[in-house]
Amino acid sequence: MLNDNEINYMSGKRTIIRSQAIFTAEKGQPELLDGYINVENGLITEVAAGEIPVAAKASHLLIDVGDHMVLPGFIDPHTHLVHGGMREQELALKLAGKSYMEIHEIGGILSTVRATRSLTEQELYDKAWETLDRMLTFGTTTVEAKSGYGLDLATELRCLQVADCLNARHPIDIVSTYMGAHALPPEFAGDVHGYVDFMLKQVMPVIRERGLAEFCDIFCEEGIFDLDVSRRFLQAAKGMGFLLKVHADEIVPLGGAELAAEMGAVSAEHLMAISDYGIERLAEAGTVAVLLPATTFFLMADKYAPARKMLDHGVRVALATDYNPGSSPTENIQVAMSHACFGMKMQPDEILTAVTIEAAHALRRETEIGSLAPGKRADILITDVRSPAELIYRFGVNHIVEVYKGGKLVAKQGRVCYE
Ligand code: IZC
Ligand code: ZN
Repeated sequence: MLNDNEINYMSGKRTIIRSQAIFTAEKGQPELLDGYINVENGLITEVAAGEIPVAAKASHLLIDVGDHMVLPGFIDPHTHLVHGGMREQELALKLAGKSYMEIHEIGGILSTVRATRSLTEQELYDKAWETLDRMLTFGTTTVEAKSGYGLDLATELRCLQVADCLNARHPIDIVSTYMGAHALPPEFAGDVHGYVDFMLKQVMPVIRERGLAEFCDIFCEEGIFDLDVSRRFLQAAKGMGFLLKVHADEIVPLGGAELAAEMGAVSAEHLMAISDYGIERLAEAGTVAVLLPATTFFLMADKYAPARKMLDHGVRVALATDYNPGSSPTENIQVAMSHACFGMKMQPDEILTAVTIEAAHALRRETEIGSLAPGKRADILITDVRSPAELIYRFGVNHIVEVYKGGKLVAKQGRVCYE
């Protein structure tokens, strides 16, 4: 028989987490708060300094983690979650000196499109479920998921439908983005405008009607979708009520960041080749820069996105894995956090902020998640370290000991444990 406390623990009803090192990710709070977090019915009701009030001791399950740092669940605001196959065969090509765009010419995204089209909804669902489980053990409690490996109507809808079902059933929350504008499908070879018309007229109205995606994204890149095509697409998408994201200035400084700012996009993503003017425009427009340094590393590129310059100019900077089979096949957001420090020279506290509250801004979820504050969902991580610096400095291992989603324990010691 479970006692009341154990039942509360399982259901996440009334719990107090006590730690001498709470990273709240809230502005105006000390970097680390010595105090406690009160959780009721899946929400945070109180975050306070000091010892647990005596009255609460009888009514709540108490979890005292000593000096272990506690922080908000990680938010991964850029992933290509649902797809078929992997692309490990590209590694030999990369090692032989082929660039991402050279591989794109002979397979790349389109090889994943073929693999994705060949899978059923159930197969895509099972594969993505495993991916989400791995993400959860590394501390990710919310992800953005882009479609874009179907490109045709049926497969795009299938992938978005899969994300929708996963959102309903898996502990991780999913925010969906339609990214049919990821590559030109073979059936529209040589006809970019025809494909844009197809997306705008035949695919996106169905997605809106079924409520399958909140955001829309485009791979604005030389040799993929140029600036004019991207502008046309984004303008129309905005008119249909989609919030905008842009894969911008990943490889060539095309001006994707400036375009994202001009369109009032919520975020511009990648930005390895952003111009100084692009940085100014993002700051002015309040467009979040979602940086993907694990991708830079995996592409063997020589230049990370200029995160320091962006932060110094007042741009909001978020970090993400870019999980996808082609340019970042990792579910571990802590890898992106390592590269943010050692490759982009971000400070440990900036990095933790970038995977929590700033990532929430990149998904327009900043009032619900991303920090430890009253009213927010109790998505909480218990770590095996005592400070942001220790978490970043001890790289290459999983620092997440327990993951609470909506107040419930869902992963422990690298394994999922939800019901
Ligand atoms: O499958 O290569 N950059 N899209 C834009 C990707 C990378 C994913 C891929
Ligand atoms: Zn991407």
